[in-house]
Amino acid sequence: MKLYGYFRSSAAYRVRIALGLKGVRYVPVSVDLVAGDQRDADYTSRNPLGLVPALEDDGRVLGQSLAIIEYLEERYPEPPLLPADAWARAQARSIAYAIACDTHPLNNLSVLNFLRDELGVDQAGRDAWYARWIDRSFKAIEAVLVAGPFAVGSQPTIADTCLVPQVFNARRFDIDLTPYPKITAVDAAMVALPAVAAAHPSRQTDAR
Ligand SMILES: N[C@@H](CCC(=O)N[C@@H](CS)C(=O)NCC(=O)O)C(=O)O
Repeated sequence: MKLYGYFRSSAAYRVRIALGLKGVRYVPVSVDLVAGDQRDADYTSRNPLGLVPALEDDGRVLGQSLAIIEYLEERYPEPPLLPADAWARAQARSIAYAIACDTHPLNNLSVLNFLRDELGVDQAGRDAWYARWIDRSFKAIEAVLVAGPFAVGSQPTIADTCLVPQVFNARRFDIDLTPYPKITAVDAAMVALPAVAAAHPSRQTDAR
């Protein structure tokens, strides 16, 4: 199994966390997003979306981090990242989608570059843009986190695989996280797990 990713890609980071928690061995393949390698024919012939991550398994390639995590969940059910209880399972997906569908796409590299290069938005404007969408979703997620130590209870779920990279990203952009003590507590509980710590961007072979 190969994971095409990039050390700082938060979507790839989600999948690394899932692979780590499930103890699935894989070969990391770095796609340098800053150099634009995601647009090379070599990569787009595998993953036409031209985004990371992509998982290669048995010669087939799958894009989209949440689809990859659900595929891993079905192939490697233990430990589960989707709770057995239907309501808790829906809650976990709801938090994961709040990040993956409503936050990350607004703040990813190509959007920030478009704001800078095509719309002439300066650094302060881009920072305000980034903070706006983080605050909207973190406020909403903070309001629904109840149980702990993880997002929907005593075990990590797909929600936590999405939260940790988004918190990492928010810190990278100097977002004040003090209004979100439950989110930062979940993040702390997650990164204390060795499998999650090993997925950190700084521990990847392409980190710089
Ligand atoms: N919805 C996708 C998002 C993937 C995505 O946006 N990946 C970013 C890195 S986090 C990327 O490849 N960006 C390169 C680009 O925009 O050119 C997923 O969850 O896998």
